[in-house]
Amino acid sequence: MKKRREFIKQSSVGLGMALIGMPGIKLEPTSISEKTKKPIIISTWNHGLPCNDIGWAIINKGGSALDAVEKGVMVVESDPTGTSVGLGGAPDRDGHVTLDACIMDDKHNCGGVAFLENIEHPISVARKVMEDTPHVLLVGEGAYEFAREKGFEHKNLLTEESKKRYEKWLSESQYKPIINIENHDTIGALALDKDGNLSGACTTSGLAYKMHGRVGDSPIIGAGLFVDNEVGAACATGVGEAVIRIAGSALVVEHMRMGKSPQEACQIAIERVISKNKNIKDIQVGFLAIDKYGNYGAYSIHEGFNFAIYNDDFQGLKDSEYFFLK
Ligand code: SD4
Repeated sequence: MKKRREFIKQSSVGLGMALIGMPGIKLEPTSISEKTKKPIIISTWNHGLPCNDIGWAIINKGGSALDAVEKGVMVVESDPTGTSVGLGGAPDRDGHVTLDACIMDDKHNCGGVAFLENIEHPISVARKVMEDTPHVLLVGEGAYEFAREKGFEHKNLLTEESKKRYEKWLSESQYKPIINIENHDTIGALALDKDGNLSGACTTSGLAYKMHGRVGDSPIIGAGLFVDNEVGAACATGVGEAVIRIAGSALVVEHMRMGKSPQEACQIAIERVISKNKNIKDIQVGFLAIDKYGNYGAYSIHEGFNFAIYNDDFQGLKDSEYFFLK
């Protein structure tokens, strides 16, 4: 394992941070695009691309960041080949596909659902919780009944493929999340629209073969997602327990509030995860962040976390900076 100091030499952020300590050199933490707000959508993993295709089209037409993140992640929820979100998501150890999601807008409104079964678009149910109820989080049967009342269809989300994989898993029944493998593929999306407003969404079937009833960070405002329109937005992916433990996404946003760039804030949060968890070699966590100007950052514990960004300058995938070198 290389020490952080060695890694820092190789990262552009690290270079900035190293310079901060040098006499006579003062770097502004958020130095790019301070004056102009630059619309952007950024989202986790490869499936961030189809998410951003939809979200960026919405933003480009002058639509809201809220619509962009919701409609963007819905594409991933409906993709049966994705094994950790919505349809085709891996079940828990008892064979139930249980979903977690949350959404937050530019006015600090937020909504979430957890431990929700048989509904293809938990993110849209989360939006209904936000818009149509006085509550923030509905879970399990109550969330399902609410969804049905709002017109969402009942749908079996366990595909033949995921059933086969589950039956294979049952033969050993070993619970071992593998770093960066399909049990870490939550979609989190953050967007800044042309009006300068921020929103975020996060949706997942959670860790594959988890205990029945287990809820991760993804539906928890402040853990899997946090948005403050005055400051920025952040979301998380990876082992949710480690993210909840440090109030991860809220921590990232609070560091941006104190003047850190999105990149620095993500790095600080990962360092906090590392300092508070013992099993760090075996778990992956990644954070994404954007600030209110459209600057972005990403950082993870281990190599392998990637994300999609669409803004006026670039549209594609990038690899995240990370703490541990191989
Ligand atoms: C969870 N954070 O349920 C989610 C899993 C995840 O990428 O992010 N996978 O803990």
